[in-house]
Amino acid sequence: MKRTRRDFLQGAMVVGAGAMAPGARAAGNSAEGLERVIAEERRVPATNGGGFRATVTPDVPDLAFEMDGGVKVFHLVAEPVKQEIFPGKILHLWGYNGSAPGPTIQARQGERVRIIVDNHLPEATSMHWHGFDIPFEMDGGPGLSQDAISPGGRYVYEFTLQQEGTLFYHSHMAMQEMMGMIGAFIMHPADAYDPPVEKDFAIILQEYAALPNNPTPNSMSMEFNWLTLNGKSGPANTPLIVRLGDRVRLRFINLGMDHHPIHMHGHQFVITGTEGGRQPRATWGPNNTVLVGVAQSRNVEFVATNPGDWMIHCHMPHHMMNQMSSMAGPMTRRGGMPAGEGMEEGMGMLRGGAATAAENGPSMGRGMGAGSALAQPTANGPLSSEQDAQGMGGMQMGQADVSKDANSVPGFPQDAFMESPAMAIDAMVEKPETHGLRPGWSGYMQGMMTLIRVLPPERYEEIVNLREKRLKNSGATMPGMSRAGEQR
Ligand SMILES: [Cu+2]
Repeated sequence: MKRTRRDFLQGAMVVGAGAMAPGARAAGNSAEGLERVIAEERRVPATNGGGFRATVTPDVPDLAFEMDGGVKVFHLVAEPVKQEIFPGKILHLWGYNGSAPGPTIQARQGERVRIIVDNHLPEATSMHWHGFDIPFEMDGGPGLSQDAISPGGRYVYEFTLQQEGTLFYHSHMAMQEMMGMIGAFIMHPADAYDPPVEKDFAIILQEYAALPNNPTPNSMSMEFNWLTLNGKSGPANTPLIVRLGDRVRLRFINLGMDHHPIHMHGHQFVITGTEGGRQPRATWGPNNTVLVGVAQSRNVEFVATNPGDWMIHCHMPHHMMNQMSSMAGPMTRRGGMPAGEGMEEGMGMLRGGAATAAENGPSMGRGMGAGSALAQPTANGPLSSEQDAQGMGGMQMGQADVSKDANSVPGFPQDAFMESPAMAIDAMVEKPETHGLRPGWSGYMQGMMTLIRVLPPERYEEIVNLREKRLKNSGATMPGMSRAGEQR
């Protein structure tokens, strides 16, 4: 496909729109800077004569760089960040340069890179280059190849990229990983991949345990209730926009406590690469679900021949939900533990035992660990007619999509709250990329779930034009959304 001037300009927005840390020199923040950055990219000679197709990380900025002689210099700041993962849901995470996940680094096989890492966290950290073939001193293994970077400290990493593929960087402090400290590091190949793609997206999979009234995730919990793609839970993610007929590459990266089987509707894809690099073509069998294990990345490719607004989502049922926890859930269910046994307990004014003690139960706002086992020993049972008459337990009737005798059906409710049309928040997550979706679409998008919209040319152009208009008019349409991570 021919590169148009529009493609070029949009590419410039993408590659240059790096979020710079306070004090960092902003190579790519001015319009002029953007042009320069993209020009630098294009100048890198490729043996096949072509440049590389820059990867777009929806909802996550790219990290800008400066050239120092032949070295690409990046600057990462490890710091606390406030990440809006859903409209109004702001988590206190730890990330890089104001974002969790951190900004995407893009460079090319054979290039030399220097990454200056500053630690603005309240404790020591260390940066690991996951899967990189680099000298031992650059590995970021704290205590082994270097001292951990103290608060206020700095460590400068420098190495030559020997590989190609979807790699990533992350803190090598285990609990910090669970606070968001990862970012994509795309190593573009010296020789462009064959066949070339028109669209190339990176998606980072993360999970957090954050109770309804606490913005700080519990990194010790093993029960996750907020699942994110690029730091957003459905439907807050920016849909991927592709033109009918485009060849598309999706790069999934997982750094969490769970494996994620990522399923795509509407097309078959082939798995073309891992964190270890490109896979031989002989291995490219058809799939529509790819298991992205912890600490792995997977590249998939397909030709978008089937027009539609297709879901891409983790297929673990609990990963397709927002705010799910065994603490809030029982409020809806007969026999479950109420959210706070009474008003005083719910407010934390306890008369006996510790807050997390068994007798106080897993009241709203308490731990998500062992105590939560009390919350829901069994599935819902049917109400007696007497209980139903008293309005005990069960669900308020009169809601759309709920039958009159719903409370008499064992197991009810399951998705009645979750997937009610009343949950739709189309307007709150509206952006050019959601233009023309069916009304109510957002009510069914939760957790690790986004869309790939395969659009006929005229509809594709319509959205591209809307996006350009928004860029011109300053950018953000949603609190916490930056112009970064724009797609072409
Ligand atoms: Cu999952």
